[in-house]
Amino acid sequence: MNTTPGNPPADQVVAAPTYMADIRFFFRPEDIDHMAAKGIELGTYDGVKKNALAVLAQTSPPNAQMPPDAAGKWSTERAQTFKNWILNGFPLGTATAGGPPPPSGAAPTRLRKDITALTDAEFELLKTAFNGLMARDTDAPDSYFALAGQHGLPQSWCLHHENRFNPWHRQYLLNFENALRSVPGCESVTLPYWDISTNLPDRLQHPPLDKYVLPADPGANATPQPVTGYFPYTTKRYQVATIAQNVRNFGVLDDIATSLTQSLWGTFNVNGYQDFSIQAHDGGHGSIGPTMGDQNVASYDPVFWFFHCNIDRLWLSWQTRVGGTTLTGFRSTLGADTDWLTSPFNALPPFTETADQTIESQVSYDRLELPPALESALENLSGSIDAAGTFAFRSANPVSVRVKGIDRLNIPGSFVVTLLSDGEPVAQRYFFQPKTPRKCPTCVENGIINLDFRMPQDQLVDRSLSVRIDVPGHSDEIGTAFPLAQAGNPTVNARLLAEDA
Ligand SMILES: [Cu+2]
Repeated sequence: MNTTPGNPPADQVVAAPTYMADIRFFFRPEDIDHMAAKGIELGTYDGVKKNALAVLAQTSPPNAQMPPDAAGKWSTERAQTFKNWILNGFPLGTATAGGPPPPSGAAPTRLRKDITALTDAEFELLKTAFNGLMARDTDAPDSYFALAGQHGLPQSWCLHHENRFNPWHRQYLLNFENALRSVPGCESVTLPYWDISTNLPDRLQHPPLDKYVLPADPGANATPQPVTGYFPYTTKRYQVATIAQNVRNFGVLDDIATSLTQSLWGTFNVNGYQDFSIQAHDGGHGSIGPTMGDQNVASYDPVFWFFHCNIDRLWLSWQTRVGGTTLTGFRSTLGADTDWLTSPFNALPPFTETADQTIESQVSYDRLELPPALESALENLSGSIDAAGTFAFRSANPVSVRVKGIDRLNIPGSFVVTLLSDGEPVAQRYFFQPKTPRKCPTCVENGIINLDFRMPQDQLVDRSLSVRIDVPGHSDEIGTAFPLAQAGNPTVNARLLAEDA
């Protein structure tokens, strides 16, 4: 694999260019818009591959028609690099962080910090802001009760297990942060994050951040019908050590690490950032407590905001790592389907924004997670490898195991999927949903779901593998087996991950 960063200021011919490392940076936002108006897609891998020969003909010196402006003309070297890419069979490659920086107009003005790094004065102000929201009348649209009720009961607007999961929550956090800043004297407050790779901070274990006593019944005004069982209600968490153990058991840190090494956003047929990001998110919810594990009420626990702030930080980390902090850069990590970014039917209710407006982040963080190397395992957009390439299977690479086709609508609430090897549990993942998923429109739209595991080969080879699904029993403890036949008879698919040879 070549190591040339994308968009080299002085063009050099790249002998073995890839789409993710080189080619995608050749197309400026204005070029992509200009050609999109003519029905030609140059913002995605599929689009550039499909139009590659025409692009080469139109951009090659000395008689290049495109781009129309002199400043945008391709050099001879760049045209040669593009030609090499075609001749080599359009390799997808591994992302690099190249590309132009986000437009300066969108430069982040808010800095979010690790909650343990706040000064005492900053932390006092944060508590003042939370107390202020919690003291507001439950009918006020910017009260803690009303804001939490957008995610959980009664509004249940949150979007999970789909492309807009990260965008929706980014917008939600921003609105919540604006509400915190609307408390008199708190105009400078930003929402800090809890880095889940560390123990639950002491600062989240005292009022007003340790729990919330619901001042009204959140289910009373739920549509299409009221939901009972949540009043009176006080949010509840596990012990700190239990949370840390759960985080390990549910593979949360593994999934975060895997997510950050992905080059692609993910298309649900192949692994990508969002699949593992969503799994890590679900596992985090299930780790923290019975309240955080229940989609109906999770957002009422104050830890929700700090937990989700970290999810947003991880997303921005990944965006930065793959050159996806601009809309153009982000689109280039998608497959063919980019409609969900802008389509009016894909808005982020109840917000006026669409997903494309959340990509260029309005906030920055005091620390991003930027692992040095991206995974070199080959998984192209269609889940197969071009035969023109040379590849290898390495025994050190994990096996990708997917439990596929779980009908979650039949399962009453969040659940745990366990992979067993010779009868012993070797990995678990938690799936987060409301107790009555059939009443949740987003759940119904995405009723059939998959869970992904990355397993060392020696934990699987020459062993008998099986799968178990568990749901919470009486005391909210997960541990009641759920019949696979009632969960849509899921299948197990395992794949060796290939690498460039
Ligand atoms: Cu969440």
